[in-house]
Amino acid sequence: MNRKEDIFKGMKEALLKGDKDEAIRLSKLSLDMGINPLDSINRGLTPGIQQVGKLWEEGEYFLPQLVIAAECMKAALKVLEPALSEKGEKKQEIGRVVIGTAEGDIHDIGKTLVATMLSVNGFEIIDLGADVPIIQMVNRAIEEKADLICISALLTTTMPGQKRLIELLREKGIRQKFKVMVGGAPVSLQWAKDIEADSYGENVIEAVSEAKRLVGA
Ligand code: B12
Repeated sequence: MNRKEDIFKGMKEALLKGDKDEAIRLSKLSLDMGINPLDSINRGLTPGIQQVGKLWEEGEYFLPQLVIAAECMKAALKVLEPALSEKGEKKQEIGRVVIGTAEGDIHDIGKTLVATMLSVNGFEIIDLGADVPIIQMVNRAIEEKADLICISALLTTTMPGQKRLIELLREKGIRQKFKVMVGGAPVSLQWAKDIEADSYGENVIEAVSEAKRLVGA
């Protein structure tokens, strides 16, 4: 196994152990080694947090371990994110995005990652955070004259918020003014089609390419 793989493995283990210092140390080391921060996120941190989620689901881990792992991931992302922005040359604004996690849902790691990568790729981002009332997302999109509304949901119970957002736009007669992109671990392409969203992204890479396609960039 090469050193790059060791770093990714170490990141995953740091999250599983809830070792924040190690997650930070390895993130710094990865940058010193010239490893692309997106690779560290996709191949080290994300598999780590997913494994924690799986162990929690299986009853091996308890909620505090989930919380600590999330804190580790956030701390590591804090180290890596500035380097993500450096990688992308500042381009001309190609579109304005209102983004948030659906009402009732406090998961914000994936949503924030998507927001960061869209920003790096030339989008202006209005990040409303997590647990955002659907009406607030719609109102901000109107105020900000957004091109795109991105709504994340990590819980099956908050996915209907994505559907509600589209219904609300329709009720207000402004559905065609905004493109709507949905995402989050339980969300699928089929769900996006069912609720008549304009697009779905499984991960940050897809989120960026789909957002560009939607604004014709
Ligand atoms: C970390 C975590 C937490 C942290 C969240 C910390 C934070 N600030 O975000 C904490 C510990 C607080 C937490 C709490 C809870 N959690 Co939780 N959590 C997770 C976990 C392990 C990882 C989520 C994560 O951050 N992944 C890493 C990021 C990078 O990935 P991501 O979010 O999927 O995002 C990527 C893509 O989905 C996509 N994406 C995301 N958003 C968007 C948006 C758009 C527009 C697009 C295009 C793409 C996109 O791009 C991202 C990057 O690639 C998941 C397990 C899992 N497999 O997802 C469970 C999980 C989501 N949680 C779960 C549950 C049940 C809960 C709780 C209800 C537990 C409880 N009993 O209290 C609470 C929720 C409280 C609430 N009201 O929201 C369940 C949900 C089950 C379900 N079917 O609904 C999961 C699946 C765990 C499990 N296996 O059972 N959780």
